[in-house]
Amino acid sequence: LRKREEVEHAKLNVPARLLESAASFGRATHSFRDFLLDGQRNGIIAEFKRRSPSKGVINDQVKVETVTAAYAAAGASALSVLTDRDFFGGSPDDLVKARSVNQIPVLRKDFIIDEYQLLEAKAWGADVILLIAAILTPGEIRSLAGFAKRLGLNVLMEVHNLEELQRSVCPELDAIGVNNRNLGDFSVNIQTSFDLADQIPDDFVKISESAISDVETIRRLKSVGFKGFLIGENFMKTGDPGQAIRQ
Ligand code: IGP
Repeated sequence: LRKREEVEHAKLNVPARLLESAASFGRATHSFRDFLLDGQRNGIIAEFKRRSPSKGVINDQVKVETVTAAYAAAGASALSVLTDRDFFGGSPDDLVKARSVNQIPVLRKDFIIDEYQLLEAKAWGADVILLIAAILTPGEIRSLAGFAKRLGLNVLMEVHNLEELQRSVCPELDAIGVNNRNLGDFSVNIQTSFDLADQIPDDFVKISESAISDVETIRRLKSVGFKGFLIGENFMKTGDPGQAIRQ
């Protein structure tokens, strides 16, 4: 609900046609899919996250340009940048900055509920957007995904269980992410990814999200078909996230 108010407010402040006239609106986007399937990269979608509802402040001492450039230099397949302010301490400016210093796909990580946010994502320089099955109807997922595709953006849909996956899967998606974190109580269980791996149709790039903290877990997830590994806290909680991704 707070997000709805935020979006309506933004629409009044920055009309859609202004977003559409932004310089980056016309840029050719990077293919999230291609970067994840590129064997020269490590499959990691490295996240810039200052704080979270479950952990509070994770790291508010580092600069988004420095961290994301170091992630990319370490071989990350894509970047994820939180733009939600209220829960995650992010901002549009973080995404714009990450975009300006990197040549790999950038995911706008936010609670997307309206096409207007997809125009924002494009204008700010994102290549990929997140649609969370738990907060959208299947009809909303499909129409938002279609709109994103028409803007040249790739679409990652996030699910937490089989029911969400089955009711919301649609051809407009590029990638499907299994979030190992339960949105209700924030508990994490990597097993969620192993349970859903076989249920995700092979047309979609499979991604495991949250609570990934070691190479052995990545290896096991790869063995059941995952190509992408969304990691935030494990890097951000260290003094030097750009160095942490190399370990
Ligand atoms: C990263 P972690 O445990 O590595 O910091 O998790 C990412 O999966 C998590 O930030 C996330 C998220 C979300 C945040 C997954 N889905 C939706 C906000 C909204």
